[in-house]
Amino acid sequence: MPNTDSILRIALQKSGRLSEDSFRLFKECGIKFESGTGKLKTSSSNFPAEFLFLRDDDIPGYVEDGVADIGIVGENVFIESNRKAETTYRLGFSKCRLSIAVPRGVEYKGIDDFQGKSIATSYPRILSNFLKEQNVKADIHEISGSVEIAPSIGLAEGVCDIVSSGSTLLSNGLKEVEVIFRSEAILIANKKLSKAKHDTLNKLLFRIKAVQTAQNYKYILLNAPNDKLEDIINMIPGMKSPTIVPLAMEGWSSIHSVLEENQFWENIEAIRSAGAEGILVIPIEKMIY
Ligand code: PRT
Ligand code: ZN
Repeated sequence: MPNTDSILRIALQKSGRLSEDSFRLFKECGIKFESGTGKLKTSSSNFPAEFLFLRDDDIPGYVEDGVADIGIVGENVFIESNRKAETTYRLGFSKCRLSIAVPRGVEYKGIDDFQGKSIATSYPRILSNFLKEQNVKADIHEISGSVEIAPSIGLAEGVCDIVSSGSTLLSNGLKEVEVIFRSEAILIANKKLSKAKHDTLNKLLFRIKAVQTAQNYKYILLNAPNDKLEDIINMIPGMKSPTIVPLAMEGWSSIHSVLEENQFWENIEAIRSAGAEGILVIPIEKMIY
């Protein structure tokens, strides 16, 4: 049993756009817990953590108040909440943008077009900061959902809402004209975590980083004639240096290395024309430098 002082209370979205990726992240970190059983709270069986399943809007407040020690939430919701917590880690999923949109038929010349006009949004704080920065005085009409219908019912000239693919705007006859904020899922932490909880958080972050680094890299194996080894090694330097294993066939070797996926695609033609054959690219589960 872990020392109860070190148990980290983790707030996750119960069900919604953040849930699946949040749950998967803990699974990939080897942290087991029951989800989807309808319970609002559960403990991990193999890591000092307790999980609370909440609406995303409640997570920043719970973390600020210390009811939860850490939480995963969209940066848009965190900033809009104006709650105080540490942004400890950017998780890279649930990416979206907060954008201003207007009816497709409207000719848009710039943000000044909104002087004296009104914009409907569920993000009044982020929008008002943006408008202030731009010296635009517009009326902000706060509504909690279905923002995109506001122009068609005469509620506002524009909307400011979350956009991902853009298809919701399109199907409501709107066009995106300004991106005011880019968001992704973030891990936030209470500002006054005890030393014991901080140690648990560091263990968790260590695992998250290992998982995320691994996702950007691939293990690569290829065969090459010995006289081409040097050229190829320069293209796939690996973590320290590649492993070279002689093949049973005289004059040939196998090279094993680790490469960033982007770098792989950029170099693949050069690697092949240098004489590499039988190239295998394999996903890596965890990666620790
Ligand atoms: O029930 P609960 O309150 O917990 O969840 P919720 O319904 O408030 O939030 P949820 O699950 O919809 O979103 C959680 C978080 O996911 C958001 O705070 C964002 O950080 C992030 N996210 C990523 C999105 C989207 N993509 C997204 N597309 N949040 C909302 N949308 C909506 C948007 O509001 C609009 O209605 O999807 C529509 C636009 O999508 P496209 O693809 O048509 O452009
Ligand atoms: Zn919500």
